[in-house]
Amino acid sequence: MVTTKFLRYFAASGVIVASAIIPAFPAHASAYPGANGRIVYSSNQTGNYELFTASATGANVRQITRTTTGAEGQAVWSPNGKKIAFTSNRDGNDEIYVANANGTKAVNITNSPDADAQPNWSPDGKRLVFVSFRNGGLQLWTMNADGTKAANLFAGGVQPSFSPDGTKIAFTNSDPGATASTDVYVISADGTGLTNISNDAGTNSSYASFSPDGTAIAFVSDRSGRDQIWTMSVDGDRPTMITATTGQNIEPAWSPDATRIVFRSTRSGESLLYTVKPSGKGVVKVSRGSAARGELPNWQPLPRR
Ligand SMILES: [Ca+2]
Ligand SMILES: [Ca+2]
Repeated sequence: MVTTKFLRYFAASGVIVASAIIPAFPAHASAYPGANGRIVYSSNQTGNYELFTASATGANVRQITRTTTGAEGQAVWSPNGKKIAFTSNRDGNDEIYVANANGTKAVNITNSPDADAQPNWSPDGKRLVFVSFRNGGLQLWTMNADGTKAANLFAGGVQPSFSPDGTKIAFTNSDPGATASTDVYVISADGTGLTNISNDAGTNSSYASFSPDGTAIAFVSDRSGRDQIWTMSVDGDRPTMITATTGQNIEPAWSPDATRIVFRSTRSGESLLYTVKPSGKGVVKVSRGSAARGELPNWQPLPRR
């Protein structure tokens, strides 16, 4: 799987692709604030990347994939918490799969000879935004949740993430004014209205995750000198650093009830998962044992109780 390369390196930014065929994503009556379910993540603790789920405190770990010839990662919960989409190269090249929450009945929904990765669900659960090489470079695409009706969204970009109302997609792209750095951009789901919201030329921002109420974005920036978790409003105002440790703090994902953010940190020297309040207070270590090596966490939404 090209996970690491995909996450950190990509082609220069492109131009907006005409995308009149992409339907608008209807606003949905999502269960905000939802209840917090399990955390899914990837780990190579068995010697090969697999997906695991655990409670928010790291209890009851379950390994949900077992493919010694394929690497699994980039798992994201469907909006109703009943499915996961993830990336695996078990069929020969990077493809996107949709499976039950316990990992059973995984279906390859991309089946393309080019790399397909980094899926993220529309809030109505009907579409996925993802990254694909199928046009000869890394670009943003959308498709139905069964893989049909793939449509090119933007000629560039990685790490796409839908806003909770389905109208926008945040993603990482190179900054045209400083080609060695990355910024967080937002684009409308119809492909119009590209906006650089991190605007930190010369430093790198990435890994955007919308808060469940859609008012804030958690992201990673190295503008302090090393990778830390930051938050900002959806228009880029009020950037606030919420971690301040050695090592890297990366890959933030909001809890469905908006009270915490799960992320990966190398602060201990190991790559482990933690949660923190959006204020930066109340850090809780999720990974149990140094061999846990969690990566790319995502928090399961459950119907509000
Ligand atoms: Ca595997
Ligand atoms: Ca493929």
